[in-house]
Amino acid sequence: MVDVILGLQWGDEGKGKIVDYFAPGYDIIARFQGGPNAGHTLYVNDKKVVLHQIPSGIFHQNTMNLIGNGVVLDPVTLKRECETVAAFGIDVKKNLFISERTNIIVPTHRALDKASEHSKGEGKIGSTLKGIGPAYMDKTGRNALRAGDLLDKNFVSQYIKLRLKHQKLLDTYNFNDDISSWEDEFFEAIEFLRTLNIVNGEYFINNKISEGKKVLAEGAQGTMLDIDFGTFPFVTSSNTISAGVCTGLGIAPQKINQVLGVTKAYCTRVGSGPFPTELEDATGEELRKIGSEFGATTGRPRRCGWIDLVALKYTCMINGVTQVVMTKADVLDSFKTLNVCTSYNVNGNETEEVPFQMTRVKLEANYKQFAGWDMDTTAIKNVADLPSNMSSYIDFINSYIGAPVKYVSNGPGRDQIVAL
Ligand code: 2SA
Ligand code: MG
Repeated sequence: MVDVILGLQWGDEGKGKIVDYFAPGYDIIARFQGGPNAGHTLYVNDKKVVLHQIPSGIFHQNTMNLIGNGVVLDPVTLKRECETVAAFGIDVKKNLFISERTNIIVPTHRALDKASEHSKGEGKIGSTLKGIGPAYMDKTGRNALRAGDLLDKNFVSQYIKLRLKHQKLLDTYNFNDDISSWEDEFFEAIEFLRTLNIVNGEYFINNKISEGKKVLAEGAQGTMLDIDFGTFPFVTSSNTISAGVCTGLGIAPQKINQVLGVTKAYCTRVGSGPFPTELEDATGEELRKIGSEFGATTGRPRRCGWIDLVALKYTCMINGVTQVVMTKADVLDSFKTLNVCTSYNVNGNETEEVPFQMTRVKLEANYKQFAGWDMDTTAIKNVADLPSNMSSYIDFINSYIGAPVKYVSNGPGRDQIVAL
């Protein structure tokens, strides 16, 4: 059986910690989409580690970690990450596996990402500049290099062919970054990648499932950044939703059991694009400060706002969420009043549905107000000790979105999580 953990907002919901918390119950942790644009923060022996491409189960001795075919993999970042992980005594050759169908990010993908963003000026997506969009374009454009190609003797000529194609595009952008130094580290990283376990991912995972092994699929980014259902065009280039688990790993839908959706107790977004509940005032600033809301990959300050139940109900629907995990509830500890968004006004009409697009309409959020709990909750271990105002806040969310909040995370530590 396969369970899924994924984000219900615009990413940064705290999925890394939640995957790490549940990892001991699983034999395999698998990434099914995204790439080095992800930033999953974990604390190992009280040291902060940010993983971008390696699944978050890597610090658990007996857990296998699979990078699936739906991922776009940057060998340079991967090599660096493997070195970070090795410093904790982890042998990636033992429990990291990469699907041969995983697409490779090449240096010109990064250059193209930069050039494309630059050309858009004010309308830029605010991408992480990791080459994600161009790499997925080469996948659907049927040009990509894949991990399995590394083992082919024609790899370098395939690479050069692709680079020449990219070079032409870069010329039309009139963009000339010197990528030759990027290429040196790329080929070093390719050598390293050849020494890792490159496997047939779909047989690997299905055979393990047949043997009764338990799989946890680890989502990156969030549902509102999904290429189909997010706030297009301000989205990432992959399917971040539960359906992406099937295509990104090669497993059938009946194999999916629990879908755990992770949401913050409030809301954040990095990069451009619509954000109906954004607070561009002192309250937003306070959320950013208390919640340390800065991008784990790029360090960018995150935009902050109230929880948006219209969007949350939508993302629970799209994913078939069976359980909700609410993270960073403690960040709200000192707020006297809390707002939750219960509907939008779109061009003056009230609706509880996410509209086709949010950018070309006049959109306002309507709120229901709650009294804050106004106490330090970070040491609470049992549901009975949660403040009643927090319980009311959660009960309302449960009934609105139609999926139960089953866990509340009340601090960054591994043990700071309360089961409801
Ligand atoms: P991209 O690079 O093409 O995927 O960017 C497209 C949009 O998707 C957003 N995006 C993200 N949003 C939140 N978290 C992400 N990961 C990092 C993190 C982000 C960081 O975990 O902190 O460190 O800045 C992530 N990755 C992509 C991005 O902001 C664009 O709006
Ligand atoms: Mg993140």
